Amino acid sequence: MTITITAFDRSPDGGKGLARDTRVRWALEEAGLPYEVRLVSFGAMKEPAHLSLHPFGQIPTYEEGNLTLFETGSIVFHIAERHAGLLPRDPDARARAITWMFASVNTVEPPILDLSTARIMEADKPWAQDRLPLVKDRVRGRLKPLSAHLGDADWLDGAFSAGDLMMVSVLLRLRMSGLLDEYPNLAAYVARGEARPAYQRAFAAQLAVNTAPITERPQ
Ligand code: GTB
Repeated sequence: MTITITAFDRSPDGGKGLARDTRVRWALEEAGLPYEVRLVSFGAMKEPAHLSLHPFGQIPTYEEGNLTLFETGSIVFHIAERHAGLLPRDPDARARAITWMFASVNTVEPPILDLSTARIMEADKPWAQDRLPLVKDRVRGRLKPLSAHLGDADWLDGAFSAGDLMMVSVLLRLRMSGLLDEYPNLAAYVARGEARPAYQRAFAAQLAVNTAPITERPQ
């Protein structure tokens, strides 16, 4: 069955891989699944056709036959559950990998998103410079225990899993802030994720969309 995802027709990051379709592309590449991409503009995301796929008018979405999904955590879990390579077979290890998926989006990502909001959306506010150190400290409050848990291991719980895929994707957004470099084992962890051939293919695919002339965009 054909899998179709949606992505920005032009990502605000110009192809740095920070838009969330990259993590879905990565999961599909890890699972060895071919997929198609429908590119959408910011305007089209708020139109009824896209809202029927995603109630909040965002990307990415995932279509497979009669099934439509949104939320990257759910999409990656769906892929990981049905295809080898992203979740361990052992039930306890599998449950722990799923726990890391939740931790990435529910515990680690929120302060990172808050940092992006503080740096970009609130930069012109009179209180922005006072608030920024507080927001950065909240991010450190997540990175420090994560770094302690990872220690000198390659991945969060044994072999690479969807938990790592999600966590690396979340942490990637910190690179420009310099915060990741305060925790060398986390910086190396993210670099390990990025070095995976499946990530490289996913990154290249989204970059091609964002760097091609409008008339020649690949999907
Ligand atoms: N919780 C949802 C999920 O995980 O799927 C969040 C989805 C989401 O935030 N989608 C964003 C979106 O559609 C794109 S990824 N935004 C448009 C809107 O809400 O109207 C977020 C994103 C966008 C751009 C960059 N960037 O350029 O650096 C980084 C991340």
